[in-house]
Amino acid sequence: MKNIAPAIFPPNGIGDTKPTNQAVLDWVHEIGNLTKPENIFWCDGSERENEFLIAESLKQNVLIKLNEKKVPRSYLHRSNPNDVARVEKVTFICTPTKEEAGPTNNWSDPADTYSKLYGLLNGAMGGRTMFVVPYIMGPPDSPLTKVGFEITDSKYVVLSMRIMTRMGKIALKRLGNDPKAEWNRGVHSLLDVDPDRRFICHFPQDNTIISIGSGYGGNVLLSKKCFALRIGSYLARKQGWMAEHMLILGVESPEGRKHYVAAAFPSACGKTNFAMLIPPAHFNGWKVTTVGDDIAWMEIRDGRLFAVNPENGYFGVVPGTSYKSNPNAMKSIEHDTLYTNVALTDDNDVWWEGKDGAPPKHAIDWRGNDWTPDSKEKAAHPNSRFATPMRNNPALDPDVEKGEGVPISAIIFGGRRSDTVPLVYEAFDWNHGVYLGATMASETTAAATGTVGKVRRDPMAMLPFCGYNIGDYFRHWMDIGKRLTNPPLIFNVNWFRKGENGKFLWPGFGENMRVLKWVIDRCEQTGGALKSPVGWLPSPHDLDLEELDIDHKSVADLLGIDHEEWQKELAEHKMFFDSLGGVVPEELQKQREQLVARFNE
Ligand code: GTP
Ligand code: SPV
Ligand code: MN
Repeated sequence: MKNIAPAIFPPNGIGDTKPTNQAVLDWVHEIGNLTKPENIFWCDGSERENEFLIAESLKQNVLIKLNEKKVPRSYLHRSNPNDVARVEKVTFICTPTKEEAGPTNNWSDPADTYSKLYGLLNGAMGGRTMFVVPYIMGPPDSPLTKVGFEITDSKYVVLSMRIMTRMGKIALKRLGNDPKAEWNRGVHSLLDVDPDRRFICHFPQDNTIISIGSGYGGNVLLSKKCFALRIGSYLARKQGWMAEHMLILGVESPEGRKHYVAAAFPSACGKTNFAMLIPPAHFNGWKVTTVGDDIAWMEIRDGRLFAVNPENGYFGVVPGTSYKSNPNAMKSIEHDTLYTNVALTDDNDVWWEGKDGAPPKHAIDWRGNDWTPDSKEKAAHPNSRFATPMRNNPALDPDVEKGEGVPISAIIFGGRRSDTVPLVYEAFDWNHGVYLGATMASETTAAATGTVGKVRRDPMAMLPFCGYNIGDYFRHWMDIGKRLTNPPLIFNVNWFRKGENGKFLWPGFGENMRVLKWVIDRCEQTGGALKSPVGWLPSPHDLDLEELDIDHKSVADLLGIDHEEWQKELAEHKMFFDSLGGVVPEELQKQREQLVARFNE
């Protein structure tokens, strides 16, 4: 096999922080015997280690140093052009039975899969360095926090994990020496980055992940989608908590009243942007702060849901990010940022479609080819990403490190829908809210390989991330609801409805504050609403649309329920539930019948 990741040789004092937990040592020994690396590098998360790894990555062209004046301490990485997004068709949940994985997951038998993957991993790290990356997910003193170890032969993965998680000694300390302690085992090898030998496999019953043949984001930063969501959701159900594909934001009124809101939007449907929202001038005195931009771990305390962000950084979509759309993201990525698959300008700055200002006259595109504004190809890949530490975010919530988490007042679901779905509406109660989540749909995006723009059902934005049977997942949501004496209100939003001219009807981004304000008003029981078949709908005067340049017709279209479109939508809900082959709980079937009945009233 071609060695695309030659070994590196650290000086004394770097790469030698061995854990003391025997279970970890045994596992590393086993994977070492299998993959036969040149040497083992034990990461401790220190500054010195980071500097060494960056220097070696520059030597091996894994990273390109960016202009120190324009983007200090920042680097560009280009992944293989065949390897630029999550690949759902080679993502597997390997539970003992197919039923446990359920109708929405690819399943394969654990024993067969281990044996196939171990075959591919045999000698896979020959001539390479095997990195052992200890990390924790969650604030250091949270009861929700969990330990993971990722073995990888990719320096890019190590450098990214250092941004995205709390990495190194902190995890060794948290784990301690109990050989029976719970921790996640992640094994990653680039192999030769061949799409035909690319597999992302999860063994929830063993708290184990094996990912091979990719070097890209969600496929290989095993802390994120693999552990925090797929394995996380499996553990959450067993242990009575929730692992969700949700941003968490704080919103504070001028009087100092603060609420926290969690929102589940599918990949590349606006979580990072919503989490970093800056209220428009009209909302003078209102403040929005970010707790998390992608994942929420939540548990019940005193009958309320409390959420933590298990991550330590943001792995965000770059194209479209500008000072106009998301100033907080722009400030976050001005320094100490690892870019993947954006364009490189002649003065070693980064560029992408949708960045402020004029495009450069010449650049090197994400593939490494010459690019000019006349080129047919995009300069940055549509799923190009930044990895940046959350401490870079000027709007970081002060309670982001709080171990007990933040109390959630509202949960918002939202997809990317050109038609049918109104700007915002509220569920009648928790179970109706679960129905909204269970039936949400969204047009597919570049975050995963495959067709872009096709409407598909994506329950709770978890379709690609639920690590067990989706029917049991729905049941878990309803069980959580039964345990909540003070449940969050549940809403559905759609920033992406289009008018007859094919343009978005809603300005979105900062202006989403107007919708958020109504959500908060409803939580405070001051907001007005009309009863509609789909839920509580704001009338135009219930939304604060002052100083917004939008015409009456657009507002009416945004808030409208088109009965013809909804007849089609209702049929699709039924088709979706039917396609799940009998796993949908009775209560959700009942919710569907009630929805149909409300339309016939
Ligand atoms: P993942 O990291 O893949 O989970 O994505 P995400 O949900 O965090 O999405 P993100 O905020 O990165 O937004 C993805 C795309 O949607 C970007 O191109 C944004 O510019 C666009 N977008 C975000 N919010 C809005 C909005 O309110 N209106 C419109 N029209 N586009 C938006
Ligand atoms: C997503 O696709 O939802 C992401 C990006 O957040 S990745 O980490 O690649 O999964
Ligand atoms: Mn995501």
